[in-house]
Formats: sequence, structure tokens, C-alpha cells
Amino acid sequence: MLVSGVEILQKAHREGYGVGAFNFVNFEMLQAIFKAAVAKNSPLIVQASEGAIKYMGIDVAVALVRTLSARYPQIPVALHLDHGTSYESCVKAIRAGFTSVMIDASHHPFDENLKETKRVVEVAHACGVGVEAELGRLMGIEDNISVAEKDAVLVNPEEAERFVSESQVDYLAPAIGTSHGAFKFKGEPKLDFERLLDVKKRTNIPLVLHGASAIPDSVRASFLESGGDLKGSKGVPFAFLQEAVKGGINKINTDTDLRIAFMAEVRKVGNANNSEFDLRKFFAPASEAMTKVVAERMDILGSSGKI
Ligand code: PGH
Ligand code: CA
Ligand code: ZN
Repeated sequence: MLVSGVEILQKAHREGYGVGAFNFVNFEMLQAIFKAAVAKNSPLIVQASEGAIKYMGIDVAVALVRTLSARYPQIPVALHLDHGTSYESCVKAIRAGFTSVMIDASHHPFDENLKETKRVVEVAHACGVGVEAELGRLMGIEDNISVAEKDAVLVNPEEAERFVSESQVDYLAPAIGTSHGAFKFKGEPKLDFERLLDVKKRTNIPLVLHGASAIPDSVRASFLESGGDLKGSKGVPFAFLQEAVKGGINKINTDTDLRIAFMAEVRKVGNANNSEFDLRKFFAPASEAMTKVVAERMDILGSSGKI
């Protein structure tokens, strides 16, 4: 059943588990994600970026999610706008049927971010839609980074407290050292868990981890086996994801892992038979591999069995 993101994330916040927010750009990805949720009896957040919306058409994106959530009424599903860049973009998503939106104004000065977030909260709450905002910048941090440098990119817990109380935002993405994509850390993976705990204590709302792909060994191995190159890639280890959930993260944004798992299988089919051109022969094993990754992640984050 399609529900507000607030419903799913408030429960996760109260009960202390994490829910994966999985990106999709087409039917195959969405179906693979839904299959995992059904197999694991997990609540589900599916999210589309502005780029994904442009690729699919917003009407198609919403129709796909509505249709699959009607097919599996036992699964609570939220449809979330990932990294909405403007008030207009958020309103468009809400009008089209999204049940959760992110207004990402974190690259603006604090006051501007707050002002823009407040505007979105006002309209979203009038429509029963949840709102996510972000503080700080997504960027890998290293061992030898200075305190001043850290403070410049990561979330400021005092600011987070003020931001949440003044904006009435439903969930917050605090930058604690992750970044998007397959190359998250130069050296050893490192996240600022102390800062996370401080933000959670001061805000007491669901928190969001962006750039949360793990690039598990099995996924990397599959991509390499297919002839792909992922030299230097590094994700957020499972143990870190679990520590983040313990520290108050409830929404875990995951895109890169899904893409890698899917494309490895597509490439393998092409390699094995270069006269194959039936799309289904490529997409069926690719979807299956993606379902496995999503299902495993639901176990890791603790959302399995939480419907
Ligand atoms: C993400 C996805 N989407 O908003 O934060 O991050 O690149 O780690 O999957 P990954
Ligand atoms: Ca941002
Ligand atoms: Zn993100």
C-alpha cells in the first residue's frame, strides 16, 4: 500500500531499525526491489531522482509504483523524490503522487536552506507528504583531516537542532562522511559516528544516510567477472551501515550497488552469447541479481519482517 514516508520512517525511528531507500530508473529495477520487499516482508522506500523522473516521465514513475504497490497490498511503500533541487520540483512530485520529497538546498548557506525547506514543508504537510532536508556536504573524510576541515563539510549538530525545530522537517540527512557513487573513500572507510549520535540526540527524528552503497565483495566480484572495471572502488562496509542504524539512521539511500549488480549480469549475458538480442534474456537474470542484493540489505538494516 502506498503510504507517506513519515509513516514508514517514524516507525523505524521508534523501533530502531533502518529502511533501505532504493533508487529506480525503469520497470525492471522497480520490480526487482518490490520482489525483495515481498520476500522479506519489509517496508519499502523507492526513490526517483530528477534525472530518473526525466528519463521515465513522472506519470510513468508514479503509475509503476502505484500498480506494484496495489499488487502487494501487504507492503507499506513510500515513493520519494531523491535530491529535489527546488520548491517547484517538490511541488510537481507531490502533485504527481509522490508521498515523500527531499529538498536538497544543502549547498546554500544555512538560512537559505532553512527558508527553502520551510516552504516545502508547508505545502507537503498540507498534502500529507513527508519532507527530507540535508545539512552539510557529501564528501569522504580521511584520518588526517583537520577539525576545521571536518567542521566545514560535515553537519553541525547545533545547527541541525535549530534547523529541525524551525523547519519542522520530518527527516534529516546529516553529512557524516559518505559520498555518492562507487569511490567513497581514498583510504580506510571512515564515518563520524560521534557527530551522528549528537545529531540524533538533539533532533530526535528519523535520520538519512546518503551515499550508503556498500559495494559488497560479491557484487564487485560479479562486475569484475563480467569484464567490468571497478579499480579503486570502495563502499560503506556492512558493519558501518549497522553502526549507523544503531546511531539513529533510519533511511539508507542505495543506488550504486543496484546498478553494479544489474549491469554485471547484463554484460555477462552479452559476453556469453553475442548474437543474443532478446531483452528479457538480459534483464531477467539482472533483476534476479538485484533482488538478492536488496533482500540481503533488508536483513542487514533490520527492516525484514517489519511490516
Ligand atoms: C544516494 C545513493 N542517493 O540519494 O545517496 O548513494 O551512490 O551510495 O548508492 P550510492
Ligand atoms: Ca546536497
Ligand atoms: Zn543521495
